[in-house]
Amino acid sequence: MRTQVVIVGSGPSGLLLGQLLATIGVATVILERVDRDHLLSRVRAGVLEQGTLELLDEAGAGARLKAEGLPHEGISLAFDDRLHRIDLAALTGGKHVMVYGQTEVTRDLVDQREAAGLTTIYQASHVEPHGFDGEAPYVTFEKDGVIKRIDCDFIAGCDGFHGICRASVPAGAIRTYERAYPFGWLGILAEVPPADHELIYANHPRGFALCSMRSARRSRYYVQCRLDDDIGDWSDGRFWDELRRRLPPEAAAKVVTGPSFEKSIAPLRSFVAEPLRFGRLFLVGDAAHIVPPTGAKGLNLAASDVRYLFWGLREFYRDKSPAGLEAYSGRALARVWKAVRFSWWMTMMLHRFPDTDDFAQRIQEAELDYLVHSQAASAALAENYVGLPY
Ligand code: FAS
Ligand code: PHB
Repeated sequence: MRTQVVIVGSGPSGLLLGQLLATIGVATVILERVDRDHLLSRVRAGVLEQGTLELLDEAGAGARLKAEGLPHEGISLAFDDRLHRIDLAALTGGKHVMVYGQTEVTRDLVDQREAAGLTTIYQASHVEPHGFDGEAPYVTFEKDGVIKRIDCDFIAGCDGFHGICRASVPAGAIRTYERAYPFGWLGILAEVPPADHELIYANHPRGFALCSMRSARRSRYYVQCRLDDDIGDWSDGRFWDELRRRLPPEAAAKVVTGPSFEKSIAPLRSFVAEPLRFGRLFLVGDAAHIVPPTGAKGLNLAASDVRYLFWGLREFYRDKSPAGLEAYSGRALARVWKAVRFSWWMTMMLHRFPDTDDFAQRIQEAELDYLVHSQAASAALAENYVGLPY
């Protein structure tokens, strides 16, 4: 088998890259480890930057998003029993974010790919990239017990943090940067109306909490939890009680409770691999970097990398120029590190750290007080939250 670009991973990175390449007639094959149902069942991100919306539209997967997505012009920070609204639109000259679940983004992209008759091989095991330091890369994998090979021009490593592509790069050729946080996020989905029409990020002595949503009928909530917490220790009742204790009374009173239909704990980390290009192998999205979800950047950074790699591949195939591919890593990392900084800053400001001392706690309180009373500080948060320029 031969194609132009083998994409490892059918998450948002791989699917979006595949659809954009299809718009310029570049052939791709996606190799995905899990089956289609598992892929479409994942619950992940919920907030899309304007740039991500534009890219999804360019890929032909923006229709349902425009019809069902929820435009949000502000967020609230909650601390000292009060809500403080950050007017994103007013502070950024009218920009906003769109609340639309990653699960739906994935479904829209899968539907687009299938409608175009493009190839995704699900339950591909033992995927392995080869020869990417030369001119003739290829990928081997196992499907139904048979080892297969796909020859290609390029390999896009869109296989997430635990994927094979970054792991296939010689240790001496890659450098990583990492920060692990001493807590996790316990998240639930429930078919109940959201507590507020916008997101609420709460800093409370008992810990962080986030009120988000997927629609006017479906809410997404998170509370900071211990890393050694077991999901079995968190009944719905305990979750609702803890969430309401961490919100200001006016917000807690509006929380509508109900049975959760998804409940999970995710660890938080900051991680960046450098560089992102190794000959004819490119790392994209979570395969290259991880951010704590506090800044709502993970999915948007994946789209950011895809944009730069798509530009590079378009220059290669359309203009016969390698310039864009040579610039990919530097361009993508410049934007990645600013989002890593913002996500780290939001996490440090909004969470309670088990080992914090009195001085650090007072600094966190001063940070919040300055942020909500300074237009310059609020504008800095707003321009990062809606997405920095490309
Ligand atoms: P993904 O991890 O989504 O996709 C990688 C794909 O590659 C997967 O389908 C995987 O099955 C496949 N794969 C892996 N190894 C393979 C192999 N060897 N062979 C073939 N296929 C392989 N971001 C936010 O902005 N907000 C959030 O609230 C948020 N919550 C999150 C919660 C959790 C539990 C996790 C894990 C992430 C969360 N994220 C969040 C980040 C998330 O949205 C990612 O940024 C986004 O999924 C990145 O997309 P991809 O780069 O496509 O990676
Ligand atoms: C979500 O809705 O899942 C969500 C929203 C904002 C975040 C993180 C997660 O910062």
